[in-house]
Amino acid sequence: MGFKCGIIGLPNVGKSSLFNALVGLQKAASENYPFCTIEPNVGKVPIPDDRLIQLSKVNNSKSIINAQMEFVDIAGLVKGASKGEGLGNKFLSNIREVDAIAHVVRCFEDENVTHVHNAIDPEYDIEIIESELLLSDIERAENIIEKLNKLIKIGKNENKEERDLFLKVLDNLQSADTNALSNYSPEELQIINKNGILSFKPLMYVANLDEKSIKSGNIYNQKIKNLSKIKKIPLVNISAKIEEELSSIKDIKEKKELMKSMDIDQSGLDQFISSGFKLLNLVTFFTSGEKETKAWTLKKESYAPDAAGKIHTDFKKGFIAADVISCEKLLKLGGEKEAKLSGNIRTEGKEYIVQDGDVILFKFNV
Ligand SMILES: Nc1nc2c(ncn2[C@@H]2O[C@H](COP(=O)(O)OP(=O)(O)O)[C@@H](O)[C@H]2O)c(=O)[nH]1
Ligand SMILES: [Mg+2]
Repeated sequence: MGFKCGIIGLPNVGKSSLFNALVGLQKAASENYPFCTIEPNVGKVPIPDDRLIQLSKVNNSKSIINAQMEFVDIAGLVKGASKGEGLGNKFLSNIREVDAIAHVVRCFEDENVTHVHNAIDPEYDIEIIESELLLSDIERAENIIEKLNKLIKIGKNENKEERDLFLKVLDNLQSADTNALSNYSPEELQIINKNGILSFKPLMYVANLDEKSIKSGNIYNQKIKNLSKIKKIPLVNISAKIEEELSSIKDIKEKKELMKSMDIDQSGLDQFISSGFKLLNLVTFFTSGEKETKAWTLKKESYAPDAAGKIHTDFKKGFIAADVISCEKLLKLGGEKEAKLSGNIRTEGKEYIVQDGDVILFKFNV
């Protein structure tokens, strides 16, 4: 199961600046993650979650451990990428490996930073990238259908269902109808994604604004806002350059002063991470005690033993039951002891589907 979000876009839009800001965060949190290594273009970052802090307070936990997800800085795509232009094939194949896509769009003016098409035009930029993904997908879908047809021809009729699925996919791609996502079942989407169709991956737009416009917005991000409404694609505003600069400052006081002088907060990065996490269609559950309060992530609709298995494979093998309470309720009651005393902790079995925000204590046999 993946937790990877790829950062894509045209060259010089701020992808690496945003990525460096994330890596800065990761470095700041590295004490918590002694085994976390990062490749040059892959960064693991903690997912911000207020519930962790609140839970740790009521349960007097000594430490807090956030869930994590990976971001990948994918090199810039250019017009013609689907035909191999500018190492397009390599970069497109990097995108096939991620579970969700953050598309960074340039919304800042700076005459020192060249724009590949010499003008800042978010709608056109988005169209370029999306049509390259689409063109590459059409070719891929055609190849898949051809392969499956060959198998069907020699009597392997079990491939018919998948062939028909990809005929439908091809039709949607050719009419650029990526809104057709809702026409597919989760199982079908899984097959489509496994086959590397990019246009059907969960997507968000990231408007990269200069620091002066981050609060008020500007004409460029307004255009993306309209587009995001029409296409029902989430949008996050960010100032990548500022976030990058801020994340390199270790001294907290100095950082706060700089932020104050620029009249900004650093919530853009948190919002970016949270939105990326939402795209992955996961739920968060917690384990919480005096030692630590920890967030774990799990695919939606997963059963309690799968959640146990996240912690340790033995927990899954020897699963007996799960003591469960929602985080919200636990906070209201004032802590684990109070929840127990008032009989508010439920015991759930193997068939229980874990809900977002569940606080769980597993019982198991080893
Ligand atoms: N003025 C300004 N420059 C930016 C901003 N974001 C990125 N840049 C600059 O644009 C250039 C390209 O940024 P980079 O992150 O490398 O873009 P990438 O090619 O998409 O990875 C660098 O010189 C950045 O400092 C911004 O918000 N404002
Ligand atoms: Mg870059």
